[in-house]
Amino acid sequence: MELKLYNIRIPFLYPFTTSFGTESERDAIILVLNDGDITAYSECVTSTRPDYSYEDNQTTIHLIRDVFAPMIKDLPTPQEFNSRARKIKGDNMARGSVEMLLWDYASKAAGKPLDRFMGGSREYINVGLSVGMDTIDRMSSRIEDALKKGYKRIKVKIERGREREILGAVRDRFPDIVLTADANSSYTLNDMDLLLSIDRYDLQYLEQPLNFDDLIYHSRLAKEMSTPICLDESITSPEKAEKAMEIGACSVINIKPGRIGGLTDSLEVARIARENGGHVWVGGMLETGIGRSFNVAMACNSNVDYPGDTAPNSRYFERDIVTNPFLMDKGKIRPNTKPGIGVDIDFEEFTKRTESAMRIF
Ligand code: OSB
Ligand code: MG
Repeated sequence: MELKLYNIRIPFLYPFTTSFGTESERDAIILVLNDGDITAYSECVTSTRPDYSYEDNQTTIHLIRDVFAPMIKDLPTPQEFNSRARKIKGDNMARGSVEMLLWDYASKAAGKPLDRFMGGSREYINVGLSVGMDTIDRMSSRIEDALKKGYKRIKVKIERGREREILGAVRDRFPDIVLTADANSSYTLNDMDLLLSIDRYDLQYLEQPLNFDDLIYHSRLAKEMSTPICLDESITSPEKAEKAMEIGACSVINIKPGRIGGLTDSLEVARIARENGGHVWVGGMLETGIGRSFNVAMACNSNVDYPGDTAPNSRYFERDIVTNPFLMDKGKIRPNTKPGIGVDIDFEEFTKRTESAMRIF
């Protein structure tokens, strides 16, 4: 049996700008587990720098090699792994990548596609697009192109000070589309006037306006704004989801299995949100075809009711590291039908894009 960790870099078709910075390539950590019969894969959602959360690729390498990999030598189920890993505080992204590796392994061993193995029932998922900040002209033409392709909602990135420029121009040009905005923690409660000005753009929700781990101030803001609040960064566990719903910090949750520490806890977060009358969708972290397939499988769960950021591979890369990318038809993607995550690796491209590789056991 062998566990290998690869660092893979693939350039994006175009740079992606959020309030915390611009990314022009996917700098991915990929795990490959081989036991002779089955090869399982996963991807960690961290990137080069700790600007979305406090984890990054270097902390991930340490945690996987020294902390989590030693827990999986006997190939536990994802649930067994979770109970062993509970002692470790935080580090959701590193933990989640190992947990998802075990989900791919377990569903391949069971001969079932991951979405079905997880109890999902959807035949297809509804897809939205996340549009990075850029000039208004470029953002508008991206949105126009996306609407032609059938995307079911448009999310624009905003930041403190650019909200009226971006949302005003997009709403003028596209008055009737389902529109959302993601601030990635760019505001504080001192910006209440700016935040209240966002109410006029008729957004389906405003994503993560305040600090990355905050619940209390979001709950205060949610009482002032008419726009529903969606939390992304702040929801890192089922316990956080319970607390957020209890105090009204949000009514929508963006589930990223990587951020929540894997699929078991993501299923739980989705259930909690829906039981409390909230809405749920599956986000993304600009993953390669490997990481993307876990998000698509999660989005097949019946508790997911809003379109996700689960765009087809072709939105990100000219050539991905898989040979069977997800294809979108009229804003819908069908999950893979082969066992596990169901992706076929493009070994030529995988090798070409590999910066480094390390054998962990
Ligand atoms: O906040 O949802 C986010 C990308 C990188 C980091 C954070 C976020 C995003 C996205 C893009 O919005 C979603 C995607 O298309 O994968
Ligand atoms: Mg977000």
